[in-house]
Amino acid sequence: MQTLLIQTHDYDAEKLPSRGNSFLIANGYMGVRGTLEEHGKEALAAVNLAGLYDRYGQGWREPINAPHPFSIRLFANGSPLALPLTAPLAHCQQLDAQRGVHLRETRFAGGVTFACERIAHMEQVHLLASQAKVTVEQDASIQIIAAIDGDVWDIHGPHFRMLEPSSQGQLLTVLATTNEGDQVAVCAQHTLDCPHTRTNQADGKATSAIFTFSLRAGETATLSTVAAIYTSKDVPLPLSAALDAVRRCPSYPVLLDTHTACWQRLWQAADIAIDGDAEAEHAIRYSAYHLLSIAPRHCSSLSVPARGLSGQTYKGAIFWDTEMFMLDFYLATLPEVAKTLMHYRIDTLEGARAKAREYGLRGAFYAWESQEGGYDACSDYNVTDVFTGRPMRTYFRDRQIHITAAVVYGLNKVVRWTGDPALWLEGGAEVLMEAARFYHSLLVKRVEQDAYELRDVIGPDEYHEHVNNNAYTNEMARFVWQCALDTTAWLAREHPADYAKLDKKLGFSAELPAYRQAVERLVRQEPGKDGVIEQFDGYFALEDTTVDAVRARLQDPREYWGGAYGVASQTQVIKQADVITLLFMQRERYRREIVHANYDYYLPRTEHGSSLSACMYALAACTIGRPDDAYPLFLKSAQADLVEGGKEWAGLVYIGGTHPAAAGGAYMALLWGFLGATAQRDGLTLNPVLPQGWRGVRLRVQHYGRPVTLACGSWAKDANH
Ligand code: IFM
Repeated sequence: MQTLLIQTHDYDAEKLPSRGNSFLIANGYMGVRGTLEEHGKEALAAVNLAGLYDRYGQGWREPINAPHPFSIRLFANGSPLALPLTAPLAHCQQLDAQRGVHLRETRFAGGVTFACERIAHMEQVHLLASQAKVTVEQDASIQIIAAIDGDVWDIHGPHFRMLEPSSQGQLLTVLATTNEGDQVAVCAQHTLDCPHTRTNQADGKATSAIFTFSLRAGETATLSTVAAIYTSKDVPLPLSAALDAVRRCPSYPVLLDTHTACWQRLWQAADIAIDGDAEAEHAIRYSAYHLLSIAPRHCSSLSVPARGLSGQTYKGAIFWDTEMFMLDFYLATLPEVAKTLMHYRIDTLEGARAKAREYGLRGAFYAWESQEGGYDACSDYNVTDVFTGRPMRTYFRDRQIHITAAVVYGLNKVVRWTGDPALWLEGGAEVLMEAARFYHSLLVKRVEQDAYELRDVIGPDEYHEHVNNNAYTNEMARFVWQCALDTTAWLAREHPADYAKLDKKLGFSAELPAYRQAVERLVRQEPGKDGVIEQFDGYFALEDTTVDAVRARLQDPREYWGGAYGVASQTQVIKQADVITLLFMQRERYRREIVHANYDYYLPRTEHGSSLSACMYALAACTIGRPDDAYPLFLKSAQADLVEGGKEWAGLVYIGGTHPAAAGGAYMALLWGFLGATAQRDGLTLNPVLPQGWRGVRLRVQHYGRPVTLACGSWAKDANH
């Protein structure tokens, strides 16, 4: 079995937020931040739950962090042993990403070593488990306080209006009730393997088991913890469910076995190897680890937030990141998960319809920051001015209309990759028709030229607001209409009864000619003589300067670059790949020379202020045969959660967390870029362009429902595609 180890031997309180991300363990239902057992909310410790949200007062609605069942405080001979309070003699924190196990081992002065490993069970996703060991070099009296800590980290909380900590014999419980009335129940059982006295104690926010015992020099005591979390979204009585789950729970070693066996199966489905470049292999496998660990495998309709399950940043919401950047990984490795992601969009269609109505539009305007039911959590004031501390009006919610096209693009991609059109019949066609209607209702007609426009939008580059005819947005809208025309033709031919039923419900067939016209008449940003596509009307007239020059104008490093008076707004400096994203997403339409011209033009003007950017340029560099230029961009994406010092602020808003879209983008760069894969009905073909030093690449994927090994170079003999 391969290994995939992330580790650090230093301890630095400043790095706690980013370590919490890098060392995250998760199982699709919840994410446990990679903080240490003695850490609480001040270190951003959290057990973040997928798909359960709450709003406190006028604050942003965000996902819930559950009461934390892995809290352990250790005392030797009456003194606390905890970082950073007690300086360690040696310290190591590890993530064994091959097996999904978080580990730490700290040796304190006085010769007490505290080691702990923990898991979020990959199969029984409500279960958490840990095993902590205390070893002493000299006789010592030890106290361990193991707790469920309800004093959780919240960005816009507190989210629990009621906390009921309690204990029943060996079982500790906390039942928490959110402001919106949902319940979160946590139950934990702690067992210690040496003679001890135990008392339980519950106070306002926590419930604890206090173990007191003595160890002789050289002895080790082991504390095993199993815990379960259920919410009222899962079952009507979450506390009973959590208690039952813990009572029925097997021991830690058994849980560890079934957990690692599940990880082994996941890695078999998603195996990646790069011969000749251990750093790149490590980074891309680490990216795959994150995507696998946050994949919703336990249900049939849920999606992955932009910051995964690493906390409340970006309101735990679903963005276009999922369909455009993560979906390819899931399609290639866990196609059922890809369908689950798209069912989330189908099931949130009502929310998208309501949002369209709110803006006086027809059809489906998907949420820019989507929570359950398609509720758009995006605030009108999404950034805070660093100088005044006042909220700044942003227009992401109102004008990033390309989100609806991303949903359709995702549906279409799933159907094409799996060869299974069921998704259209399971509600996808309705989404598609409402998307086509939405874009049509947005069209502005330039009467004299008989041309249609999409005005006042924000494209992928968020620094430029209120722009007209953003190339990406227009082409994605055109794609939606074309997809609607093609899919309805297919539906009429292959499933006439479904066609008739849907038409009866939506009355779309009368609108098809209008979509045909829209495909033809919507303004297209054509490549100029030099092949460069203007990002939006008037972009070339903006000040042409460099990213560094714009950065030098900042008066505060956390200042927001976009919006009404941001340093980039009046310049050609862009936040993230925009035209370049279009060229990849519609790659069958653009010649290599066009990609070349736009890559050369836009790369020096791109700040990469979003982690969604570098991977798109990596793909473009591969397309034009420059894999060595693609390489650092690929690595930047793949290492987004490994390298410390990433962008953690937008104005005064904390935006740290994991970056699953960057991880997915890195995977895309490997699959579509370096391997040069193209997918057809009868299989996958490769046209590899490998960077220097790479001798071979091997990827395990699923295509059309069968496992396939994509391989080139030194591993070409393993290939079956
Ligand atoms: O979806 C992205 C957007 O493109 C840039 N800002 C962050 C969002 C979430 O990752």
